Amino acid sequence: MTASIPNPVPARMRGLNRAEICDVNFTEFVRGWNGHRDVAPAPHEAVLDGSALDAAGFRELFESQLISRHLDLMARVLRVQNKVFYTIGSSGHEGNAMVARLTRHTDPAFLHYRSGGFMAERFRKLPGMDPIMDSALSFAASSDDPASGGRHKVWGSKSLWVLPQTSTIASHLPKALGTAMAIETARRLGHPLPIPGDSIAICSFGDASSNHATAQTAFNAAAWSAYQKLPAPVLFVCEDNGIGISVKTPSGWIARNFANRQDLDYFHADGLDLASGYGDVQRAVEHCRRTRRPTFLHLRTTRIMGHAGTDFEIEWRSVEELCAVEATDPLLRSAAIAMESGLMSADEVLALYEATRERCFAAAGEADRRPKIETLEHVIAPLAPYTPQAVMAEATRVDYAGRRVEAFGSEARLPEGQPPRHMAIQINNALHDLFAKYPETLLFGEDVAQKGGVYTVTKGLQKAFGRRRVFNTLLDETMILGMAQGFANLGLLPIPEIQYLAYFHNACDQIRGEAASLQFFSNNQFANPMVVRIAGLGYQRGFGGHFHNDNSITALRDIPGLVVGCPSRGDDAATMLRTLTALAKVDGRVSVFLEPIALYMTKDLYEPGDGRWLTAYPAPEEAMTLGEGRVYLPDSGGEGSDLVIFTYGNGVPMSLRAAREIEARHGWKARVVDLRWLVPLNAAYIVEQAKSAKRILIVDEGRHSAGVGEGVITAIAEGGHGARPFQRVVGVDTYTPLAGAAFLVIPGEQDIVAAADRLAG
Ligand SMILES: Cc1ncc(C[n+]2csc(CCOP(=O)(O)OP(=O)(O)O)c2C)c(N)n1
Ligand SMILES: [Mg+2]
Repeated sequence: MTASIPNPVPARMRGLNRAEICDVNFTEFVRGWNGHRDVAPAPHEAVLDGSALDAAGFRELFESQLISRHLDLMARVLRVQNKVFYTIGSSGHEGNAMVARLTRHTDPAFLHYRSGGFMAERFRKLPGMDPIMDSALSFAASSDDPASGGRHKVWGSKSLWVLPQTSTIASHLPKALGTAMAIETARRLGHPLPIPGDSIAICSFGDASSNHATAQTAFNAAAWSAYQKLPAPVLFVCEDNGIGISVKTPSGWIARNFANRQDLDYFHADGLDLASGYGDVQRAVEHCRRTRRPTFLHLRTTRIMGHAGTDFEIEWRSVEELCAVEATDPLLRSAAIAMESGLMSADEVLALYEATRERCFAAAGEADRRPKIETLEHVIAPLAPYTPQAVMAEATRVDYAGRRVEAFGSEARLPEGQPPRHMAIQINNALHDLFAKYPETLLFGEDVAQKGGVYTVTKGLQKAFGRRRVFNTLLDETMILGMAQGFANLGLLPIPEIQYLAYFHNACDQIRGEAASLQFFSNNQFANPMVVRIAGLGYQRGFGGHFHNDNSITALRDIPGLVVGCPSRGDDAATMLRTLTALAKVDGRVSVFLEPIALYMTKDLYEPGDGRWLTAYPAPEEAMTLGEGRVYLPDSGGEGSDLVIFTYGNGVPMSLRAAREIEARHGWKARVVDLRWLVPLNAAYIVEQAKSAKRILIVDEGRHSAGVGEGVITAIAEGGHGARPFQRVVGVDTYTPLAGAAFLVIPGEQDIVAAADRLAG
């Protein structure tokens, strides 16, 4: 039932401020109820009798709707006074409170930004919580905001299992599905879950968002799981208001697109009408919880008051159309239900309406007086937590000797007792070790299981630790990283693999926008610790072309909070992996372990057969300090200060070879510094190494633009040593061609020698 639209539309309804009009509409609608009624209620929907909702339940839901509405109205008023910093509202979507009522506060929720009703209702689930004050603090960007500490206006609550989401449309669907999968994986592994075993993950989003590739990825993966009878108890709630900012969703599209999808079970509910919608929402929730199957709840909503406070709809829509939309306001319907059913009189409805308004404004006034973030240190405090001593203690902790022996087969087969080996083997050993140490580790990706990965780096892991901990995923990097976040959300320790660096880029946002941002936007209340293994960089001889030799790590360089390590030899790879895992365990951090493919099998350094790039497996009580490089002094002795070469990855063995030739040509003793840690670059360490250098060479196999070399040069210059003679040897800003032509693009040893010649000349 909707209010009627007067024709012609009276002047007061032609106003610019639709929030004011919706506000007045509600009051007039209720006031008009006893005397003149615009529209008679349809008798079959007039009362709660026959609805799954009882009177007490209705009353609370109605109040949650009103709280949500008045938070919106308050935000519009106080935004212009600079007391509130966000006006994307929930008006028209308040029916999502039903989803909150019918689920538990321990069902992890990943919410659409129009979730005011949901939140107000979920707040009821725990005693002593105040949805209005918490929201007001968030609107006011106060550092007391319990969701994000004033960093973002976001729906979030640690105790209510609402994980704060970013504004990026649909980016939360993969991790919501991942969390649903994690509930079941943890249960099957016997890993203690922080929530009940029959929990479901809730994920809401808009109709326009459902078209996004990141959303479709999650629907597909959910169905892919259900098809194989793998449980994926996720409740996708599509809040269909028929529009995305200004673009209308084709009428009927959501039902058409989702009603008949196999293995994504479709339910429809009217989110505009609590009396008729409640039972349908209940059926969807119960279905999801009972069957553990991915469930799609198509919730009818409307959008009133525009996309945000800045959206003056009247400038691009006709007033008649606006009035028609405003007439579908679900609060009018709730008011009608309250009055028709005799639950509340018109005066009581109005009194509740005004009392809620007052509470919202009072909370906003109080929030405005509360502290703001005043210093940069405060802003970044939760961005990249790091407790070095605890991390080192964790990385070197060896209290799992028995499990190690079991993992490697026998005492005699422990890797530290074996002869030196190449990097692929040592990474494989290190992974076995970590799997023995942490029963909560999971390794997954494309081809990682039986085959052991394209380069056999993960060979044997599935056999040793089982199919639940080491498994192949579907071919979808976005989903691999979404799953990782989901597993991490529930306390597992994911080690996802991205098969090639080039294929990280299409899923980059799952790290850039999502995983790496969670600690920041939740004020470090939530974390999704993980170690992402990515094989990459150039110089592969057998397997050519750009996509297997992508040398761009630029996309990773500026991700706030992320750690990127890149080992160039087997022992470093093992100790680095231990540190990254400890960083995840202790500080909740997200990191990338960048594996140079061309060095996986490298055995020799100077001469064929010299075996000088083989390394012994480091004892399990060794780890690598975050940020610390490895220094190679000249073979001929001395500090190597005539020339200092900064490099990483493939550049390390190349530079060592070139250093010999440079010494022969110029008599310079050269020191090679393997940076090892590429993000964040350790500027202090670089400056320390540069201090004693007479000349500096930077060997960066990445790209000319925005490559690591730029950061090294900046660190040196900012450290006051920019006047030293320096040269940079770096890849070209192009895609990598096939076969021998690749070596025209990426730096070679002779380029390093030539750069030294230029320094001499
Ligand atoms: C990836 C991405 N692209 C674009 C935007 C900008 N944007 C914000 S909301 C929105 C429309 C979303 O519409 P819908 O999903 O129907 O949700 P509604 O706002 O209608 O509830 C757009 C395009 C965004 N936030 N993220
Ligand atoms: Mg929409």
